[in-house]
Amino acid sequence: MTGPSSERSWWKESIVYQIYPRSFNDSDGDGIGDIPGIVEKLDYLDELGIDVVWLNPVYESPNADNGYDIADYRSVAAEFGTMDDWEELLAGLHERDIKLVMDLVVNHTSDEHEWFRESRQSTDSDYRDYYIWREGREVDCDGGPRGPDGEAPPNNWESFFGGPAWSYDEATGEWYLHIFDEKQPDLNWENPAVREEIYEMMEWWLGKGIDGFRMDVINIISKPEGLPDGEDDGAVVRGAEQFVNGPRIHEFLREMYDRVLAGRDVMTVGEMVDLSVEEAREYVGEDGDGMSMAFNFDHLRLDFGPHGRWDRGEWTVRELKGTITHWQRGLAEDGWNSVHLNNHDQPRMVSRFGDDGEYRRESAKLLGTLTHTLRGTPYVYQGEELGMTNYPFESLDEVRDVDTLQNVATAKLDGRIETREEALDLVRYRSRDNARTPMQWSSGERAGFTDDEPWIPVNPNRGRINAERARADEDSVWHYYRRLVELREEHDVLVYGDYDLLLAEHEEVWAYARTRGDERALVVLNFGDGRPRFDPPAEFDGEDAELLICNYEAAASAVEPVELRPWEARVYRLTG
Ligand code: TEU
Repeated sequence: MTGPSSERSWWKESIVYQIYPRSFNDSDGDGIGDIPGIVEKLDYLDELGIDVVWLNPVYESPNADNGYDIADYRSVAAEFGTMDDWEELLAGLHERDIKLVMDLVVNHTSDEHEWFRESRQSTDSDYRDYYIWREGREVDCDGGPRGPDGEAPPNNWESFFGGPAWSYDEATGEWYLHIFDEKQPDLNWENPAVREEIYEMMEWWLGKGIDGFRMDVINIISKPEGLPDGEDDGAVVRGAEQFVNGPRIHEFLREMYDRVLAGRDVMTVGEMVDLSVEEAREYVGEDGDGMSMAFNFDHLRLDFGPHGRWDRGEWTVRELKGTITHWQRGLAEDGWNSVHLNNHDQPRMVSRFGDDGEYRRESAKLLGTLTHTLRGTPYVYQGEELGMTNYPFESLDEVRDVDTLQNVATAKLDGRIETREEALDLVRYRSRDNARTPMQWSSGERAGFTDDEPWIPVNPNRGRINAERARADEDSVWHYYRRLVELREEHDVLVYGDYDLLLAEHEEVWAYARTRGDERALVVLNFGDGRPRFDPPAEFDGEDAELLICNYEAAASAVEPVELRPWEARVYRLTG
């Protein structure tokens, strides 16, 4: 439904910039970023050259999970502004030829959504079946949560945020399902009335002129009949193998496509939990569900430990290139990749995959080179273009994120974290809040983000790392990103060219070719602070070439053996 992988479309040629509004720019001094704050920065976005903004949720919400718990789908939260402000944002973006993609969160709502308020009133409520309610069950084993008569939750599924995926509700003496926080009850997609509500809501936003949706955890909306226990201990969370890519998922997404999206030139990107390449093609391939592309997280799991995400393991360059290459090849003929190394749920990429100390600038540029020269649509998360880093948490009091707080508490209970320092080490490495500290606009005490106390602390490195300074410095990560944007506009081969991995076994260098007819580009990335030699494979050695971009002073008129400098990135265009 989306056409072959080589077919042109605007969303393949676009660079998407992700805005987490709470942390972007505060216009009214309440310490919380807002929509007029984004409007103030429209020229900034325009100058960076990005094509699409993906806006994280701005709807009315009690903020148990910063807007991913929506209380009213057709509103703008007062703390972010008004619907008029939002209209002004959309118009301002469109004036600058920038598209707007909104976040669609329909696996769950807030427990304060009126549907859920009604649903929990009584088992006879018209809205009862909008959610997933079950009676508890008798069990003889000890431990775990219990209802008033000692009964256990309806099954053993766990929440992504730690603890059981069920909460007992006294009013009707039943349990409701929540794969995320207890304030995020899962919608019942089996109910056609729920689906109809959602499709109408999507049409309502499209009617306002938006350009697409980013679909939150969209591959978990279909739950299997009988809600069987989870069995696979290796699953991302217990029960996942039951509800990830559930039995009716493709039916639901095709219905959504036919009912809402067909015939509209919009972009959709599905956030997909635990997705394989084969499954991805079923969503985004030519015979798929009509979705433009999907986010997969395989490469962001390489550093998980034996206990999963809230445990730390080691990743290697070979694994990283192996995993990403697997996806590049898997969607080469059918489907399209979205390329991302961080977002609002992940630590900062320069701290995770680069070097946020001595080679921060070089490694941030190298990672940007990677995301802009792979085959797929690049996603830039706010502040990435400045090389913003993780936050040096000194106390759990500085943490705001429900995922971090609950998972750290669970890990302590399980005995996996024993000391305060162990907890803080893990938080500094893994917490979602690393990405959520305020955007650093200037060196001021509050980084130019707000005039008052920000909702989350500002990174103390704001004096060194901020937009004002970056824009005044021709050698900054920011200016390098601008050039990357231009390169992708100028050279189709960087968008549509085939990807071929070179030197697959190399431990430090990631090199690949991009080819489209006669056009050829060669990307060479030194992933570390060593000085490895790059010996071009025979087919490139000595070929005439132009060095399109490099994060060091360099000149070349041919591809030749070279000793690479720490975190050096080079992109050649073959001219012979
Ligand atoms: O995230 C989905 C998801 O799988 C997360 O739980 C992820 O495991 C975690 O954030 C660490 O990466 C989406 C949103 O992006 C996230 O912000 C929401 O909290 C979540 O859905 C629930 O809506």
